[in-house]
This record gives sequence, C-alpha cells and structure tokens, in this order.
Amino acid sequence: MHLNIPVGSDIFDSNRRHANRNQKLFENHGIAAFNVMGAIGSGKTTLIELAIERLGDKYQIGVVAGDIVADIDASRFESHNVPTVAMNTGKECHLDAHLVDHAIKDLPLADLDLVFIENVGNLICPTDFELGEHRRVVIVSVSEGDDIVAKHPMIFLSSDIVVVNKVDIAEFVGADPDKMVDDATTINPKITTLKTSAKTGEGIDAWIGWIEACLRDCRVNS
Ligand SMILES: Nc1nc2c(ncn2[C@@H]2O[C@H](COP(=O)(O)OP(=O)(O)O)[C@@H](O)[C@H]2O)c(=O)[nH]1
Ligand SMILES: [Mg+2]
Repeated sequence: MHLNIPVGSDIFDSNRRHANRNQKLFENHGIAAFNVMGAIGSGKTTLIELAIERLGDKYQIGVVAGDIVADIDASRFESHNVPTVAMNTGKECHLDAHLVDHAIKDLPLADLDLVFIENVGNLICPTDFELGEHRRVVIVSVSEGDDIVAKHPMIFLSSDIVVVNKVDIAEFVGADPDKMVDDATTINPKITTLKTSAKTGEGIDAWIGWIEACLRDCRVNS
C-alpha cells in the first residue's frame, strides 16, 4: 500500500498561519520586523549591533536572538541596552513562527518601532519558514567563498536583500564580492544588494538607509 501523507505542506501551512498572526501583532504595534538570516560568522550579530548603534536614539529596537544553544549573541545585544529575548532551538536549525510567537510576547511590543530576529546560522533551513517579518535579509561573507551564493539559491529567491559582508578581507581570501552580488541578482532579479564591511564602514550607511526605508514603508499602524 502506498500512503501519501503531506506532512511538509501541513507544517508549512501551520507555520504560515502563525507567521500571519505574528505579522498582525507587529502591525498592531506599528513595528517593522526583520528576519536576519545567513551562515554562522557571516556578520549577522555585528550588522544588527551597528544598526542598534546608529538607529537606537531615533527608534525603539527589540531583538530576538535565535541560536541552537547559548546566549552569547543575546548578551551582545543586551550590552546595547535593547530588550532582547534569547531563543534556543536545541537541535533545530531554524526559527519558526511558533517559537517567534513565544519570543515576541516577552518583548515590550507597545514600546517598540523595530524588531530584529537573528535566525539560526545557516543558509538552508530558515528558507521555508516565514516568521511574520516585513523584510527578509540574508547576510553572506566573502570568507565563505565567492561561490556560496550560487550553491544556496533558494534562500536568495525568497529574500529582499543580500548583504555581502567582510569586503575588507576579500583580497586576502581570494573572493570576488561582485561575483556574489551578480549570482544573487541572477537567482533573484528583484533582490536588493549591498557590499559592506563592519571593519572599514564601507556600505554601512546604505545598510542603515535600507532599514530606515522599511521603517517608513513597512509599518502600517505607526
Ligand atoms: N573582517 C571583518 N570581520 C567581520 C565583519 N563583520 C563581522 N566580522 C567578524 O566576524 C565574526 C563573526 O561575526 P558575527 O556578527 O558574530 O557573525 P554571526 O555568526 O553571523 O552573527 C566576528 O569576529 C566579527 O567581528 C567585517 O565586515 N569584516
Ligand atoms: Mg550571531
């Protein structure tokens, strides 16, 4: 006997329902939410910290720090005095909307303008799980090799922006950041692209400007 059990679509449907509820909750509070994805060490925490430093005087920011274990990133965010919830997934390699639902209930949503959700570090599992975000960000770094984008097409298809980070060391690791940008736009012609360095500051104004554009455009109830 052949049984066709559509487990995958049930999981995704259930996740989408939770994601829609999360998005409504954000919107009821006038919050713009960003799902920040990317490999371990690509610079997700660093680029969020820079955004907190540059935008923290103007906007109230909260963070959900997703990780398999530990609260190292959460401590980094807390050192900037922003409300932070550490969300450990155990063996799961991505956040899902149900986990985020629990996490954001521990944030002072009524006071916030912007929520960053740092996803678990990898370029595969987070792809299929919407969290209720307004923008999907994928951060890659040159140290992962300049074929990293071409090797992981799916995450770029569903993202709004790719940030190619650590361009300061591109020369030393023999990577071509322009190839990474070109690969991303070949996969998804609509994706916004940025090249950044948290060390030299290259591209950071554009990163902050992109976030602020969403704060103007994404919030429905502000
Ligand atoms: N050279 C260089 N190092 C960076 C840059 N951005 C982040 N890093 C370093 O890369 C490491 C991993 O960064 P982190 O933000 O923790 O990555 P995450 O795992 O994606 O959150 C840290 O040691 C950062 O200081 C960059 O633009 N250039
Ligand atoms: Mg991190």
